[in-house]
Amino acid sequence: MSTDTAIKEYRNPAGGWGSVKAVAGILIQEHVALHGSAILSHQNKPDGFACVSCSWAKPADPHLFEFCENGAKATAWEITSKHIDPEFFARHTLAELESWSGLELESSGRLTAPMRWDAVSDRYVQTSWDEAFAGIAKELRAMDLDQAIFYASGRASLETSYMYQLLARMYGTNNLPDSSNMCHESTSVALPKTIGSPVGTVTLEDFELTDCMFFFGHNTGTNAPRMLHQLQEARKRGVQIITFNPIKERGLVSFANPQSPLEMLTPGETRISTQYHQVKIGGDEAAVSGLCKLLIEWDDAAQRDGAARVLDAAFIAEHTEGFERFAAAMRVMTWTEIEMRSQLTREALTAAATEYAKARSVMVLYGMGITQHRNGVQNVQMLSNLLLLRGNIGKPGAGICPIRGHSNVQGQRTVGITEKPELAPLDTLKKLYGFEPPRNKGMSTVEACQGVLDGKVKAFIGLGGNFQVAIPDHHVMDDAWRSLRLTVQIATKLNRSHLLHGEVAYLLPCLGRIEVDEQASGEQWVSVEDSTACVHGSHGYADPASEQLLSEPAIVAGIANALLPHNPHVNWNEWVGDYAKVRDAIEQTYPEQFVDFNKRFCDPGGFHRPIPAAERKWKTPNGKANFVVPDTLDEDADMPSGGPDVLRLMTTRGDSQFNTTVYTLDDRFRGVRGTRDILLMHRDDMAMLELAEGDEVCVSTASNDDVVREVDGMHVHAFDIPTGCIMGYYPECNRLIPLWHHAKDSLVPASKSVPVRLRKSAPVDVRKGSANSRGNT
Ligand SMILES: Nc1nc2c(c(=O)[nH]1)N[C@H]1C(S)=C(S)[C@@H](COP(=O)(O)OP(=O)(O)OC[C@H]3O[C@@H](n4cnc5c(=O)[nH]c(N)nc54)[C@H](O)[C@@H]3O)O[C@H]1N2
Ligand SMILES: Nc1nc2c(c(=O)[nH]1)N[C@H]1C(S)=C(S)[C@@H](COP(=O)(O)OP(=O)(O)OC[C@H]3O[C@@H](n4cnc5c(=O)[nH]c(N)nc54)[C@H](O)[C@@H]3O)O[C@H]1N2
Ligand SMILES: [Mo]
Repeated sequence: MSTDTAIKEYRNPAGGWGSVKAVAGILIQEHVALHGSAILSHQNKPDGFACVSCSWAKPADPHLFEFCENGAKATAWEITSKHIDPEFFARHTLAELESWSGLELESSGRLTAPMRWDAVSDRYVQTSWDEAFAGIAKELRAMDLDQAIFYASGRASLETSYMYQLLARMYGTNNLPDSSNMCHESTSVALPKTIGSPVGTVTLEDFELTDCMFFFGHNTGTNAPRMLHQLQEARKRGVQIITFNPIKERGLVSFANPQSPLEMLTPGETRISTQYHQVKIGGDEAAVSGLCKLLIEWDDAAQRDGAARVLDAAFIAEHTEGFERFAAAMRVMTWTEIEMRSQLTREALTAAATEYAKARSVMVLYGMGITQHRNGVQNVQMLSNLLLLRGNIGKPGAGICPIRGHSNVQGQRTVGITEKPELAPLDTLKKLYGFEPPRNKGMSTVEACQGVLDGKVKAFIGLGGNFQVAIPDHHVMDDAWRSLRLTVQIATKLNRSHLLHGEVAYLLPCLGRIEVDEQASGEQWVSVEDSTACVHGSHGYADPASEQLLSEPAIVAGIANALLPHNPHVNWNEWVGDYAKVRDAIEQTYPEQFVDFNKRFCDPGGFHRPIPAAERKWKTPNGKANFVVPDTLDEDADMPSGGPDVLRLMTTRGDSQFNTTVYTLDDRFRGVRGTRDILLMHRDDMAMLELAEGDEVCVSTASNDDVVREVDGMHVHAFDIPTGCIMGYYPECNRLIPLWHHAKDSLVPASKSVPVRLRKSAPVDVRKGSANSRGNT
């Protein structure tokens, strides 16, 4: 290892002076120090722009600086003064760029001109927008409708997303996978069956009314840092915060508010979690079963003794179905199994269940540690079961809160980006626009990848994102992309997906949300929906990175105009001239969800879409909230669990990245500096495998198929994590995840639970370096 890398326990709170220093650092790195800090003052403000980082809720009465360290990094990254002009591509062939790391590609700066791949020189060469739109249309017209994929990454506005799904459907396909397919799709599949709503029921006001929070599988200090303000306020009111996470994430241990002068000058940090349970990876279903078992058995005893009930019997009787079957399943579950699978003791779970039983209102919050498992859908349903036991849905201070990822990923679904035809208002679209929308099911992320492998897919259009890197199984997938006929990438920054291209390939640069978007009717506003189903307006402040950029709506309209036959009911150019007209169209399509859309979307704090479950209206087939009995607690019945040498790997984010975009190699809160080629594991597992601190290893997937999946050149470090578990970084470890290793029903890749083996790396010639450093992720 080089001498500037180090793993050292981080003892400071999340936030605090470390945050202030990191914000200053990124502004300087991106050469935007002065105008950058002016722009930051508009972030997440009612008259400002919605942060392009996470999707956490934006309050009506924001702080003076309503942004966090990572939001500031995302802003600086977008408004960077570094640019990639056409000469950059004249200097570098794509074969050459393939040897660059993701960090090197993205930090070259903003894309500035529309480009087309030239096969003879293996370079992107400048083209005109008209040629690009005509070229794309020509290719798409020449193929079968279901051979094209229209991917969306989750950042594009409600306006763009609505236009994009309409483009795909008017062309003739429901192949509209989005990043949600790798993220909270387990939520979208689980909750409609249990509470009849695909999204959470909690609002910001509930944080002020709750008595207790159960927090599962989310790294809040890194991935939704602004939420730490709500957690801190709640703690000051004495709210219990009970966390289940294999790793002691700093933000969930303690927090110092960088916006509070007092806390910055004194060691005034707040302890966040009142109980911290280091559950085994994949052990949540067992842990929550333990909680439910305790509550049900305490209630049984209360009924025998004539004491006050522990469960909310009236709620269960009036609002739910399936309780008896569920209770019976929990009663027979053994503590041996619960303790073995969760690696938590009965005493620890009793302490957690005691707080749950005491609290009037409980919220459950969760992230990728729950959804990205083979049992991801069941995991979510167990959380819903837990809440239903005491009527903790649809009352103030209570509810379920899936913490969403991208800043508009939830909103994209709301306005029709989905491969599932039953979730899109096809009849309304037909009526409004006089065309016959496709009714067959489209491809999700995993199905699209399979389609590329099988040769069924011929074209990939990406509205943002870094699909080829975000997906699993790079060993298998990387070459397959080159067999496509057409790839179109609409992007702000260069990434590896743009290098894995088809025979005909376009790279189209767009405006980002922070930039001024000037159209025929003047400067435009757009809208996004946050994790609490609240819709906000957003307005750009920065000068566009180049005069040649088009807005995302203009690019979608450009493709639509070139591709689709004339339709008197859709005037794409009018929409581009005035986005308020797109909002009118959204309101016409979803009249109940977007009442007075144009009037309300810029209200301070935005407006809430109505969520029926939050009002105890259950939009399930039986009209009730349903308990669901888990069919197995075993995640990988079909994979080798045998042998103590098979460990479970979670692939997760560090503190200085946004998904596949890595800002720096540091992960401050986990004490990691200068490297991402590491695996964090328990010292007993290191001893068992005869590994010493810093040893170089090759990690390989313990699967039963014939494909060899491995990553070499990783260094192991002892860490406070349960035995049998390892942590590695996403996307560096994505090649270890088989494409078929995904959640049942939701098809979300099981990125948090990959069975792996480690072996010491073969000695290598030091001058060549290790096989790793993966310039190619
Ligand atoms: N700064 C920043 N913000 C982001 C992102 C980013 O990359 N950077 N990404 C955005 C996106 S798209 C998303 S989806 C979210 C992701 O935000 P998170 O949901 O926090 O995702 P991860 O970083 O993958 O972290 C998963 C957490 O789950 C824990 N975990 C892993 N396995 C298990 C398990 O089996 N059980 C339990 N209980 N816990 C487990 C890990 O220790 C870790 O704390 O953040 C969004 N916000
Ligand atoms: N192993 C493993 N794999 C995972 C995960 C994991 O935890 N572990 N997490 C999964 C999750 S939760 C998600 S959401 C996916 C993320 O998958 P994606 O959403 O596909 O990936 P991102 O890294 O967010 O995409 C970054 C790129 O988006 C482009 N971009 C940025 N801003 C804009 C914009 O305003 N407009 C346009 N058009 N383009 C823009 C830039 O070119 C940038 O390079 O990854 C998934 N993959
Ligand atoms: Mo995500």
